[in-house]
Amino acid sequence: MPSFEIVRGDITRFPAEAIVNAANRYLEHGGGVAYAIAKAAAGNVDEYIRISKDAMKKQLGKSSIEHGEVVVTPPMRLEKFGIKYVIHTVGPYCGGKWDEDKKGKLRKAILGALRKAEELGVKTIAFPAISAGIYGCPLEEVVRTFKEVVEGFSKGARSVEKVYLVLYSGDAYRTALSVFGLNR
Ligand code: AR6
Repeated sequence: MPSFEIVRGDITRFPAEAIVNAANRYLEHGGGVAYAIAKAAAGNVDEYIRISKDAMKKQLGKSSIEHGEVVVTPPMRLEKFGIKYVIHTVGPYCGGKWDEDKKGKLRKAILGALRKAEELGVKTIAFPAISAGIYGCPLEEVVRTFKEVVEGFSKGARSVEKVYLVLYSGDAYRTALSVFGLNR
């Protein structure tokens, strides 16, 4: 049964076998953590977008993904941190609002990446706070949803031993901890 841990850090150099990207449906990687991963992995963001779109075509036979569908790309320059795969998933757009529909979409996005990690046979997977940046979903709700999905997934897990939620800023990290009643 995998354990869930909240950490502070930069996911582009986080030593998990798989890292997850908070992508958009077209894997355009225009900003946020997606841009950071593209830049760190390939050096050239346009090149990484091309690689991502190619992978989407090969793996899913189409040019956009739905919530729950994922695309895997190689780590390229991130290999030096022990990263073996980047799993692209798409969360909901919230624009400050939160409801059951958005929560359902986020659950699918998280679960899709966890299932792919199982399929790839990785032991460790690191997520950013999907949808909590440009897509404007409340961070507390995103963190709660992560906790629930990872706990629900635990019974089905054979390979995945550790799931990290990586928060970039100190503020986000403290907010995430407070959801668990922890303070640091
Ligand atoms: N490491 C960990 N977390 C990070 C990093 C990093 N290096 N950089 C940013 N974050 P966002 P979204 C955090 O906006 O809301 C893109 O343009 C960030 O502080 O990256 O799902 C995509 O292409 C925030 O808490 O993703 C989509 O179009 C979290 O990562 C759109 O943004 C997610 O913020 C997706 O928006």
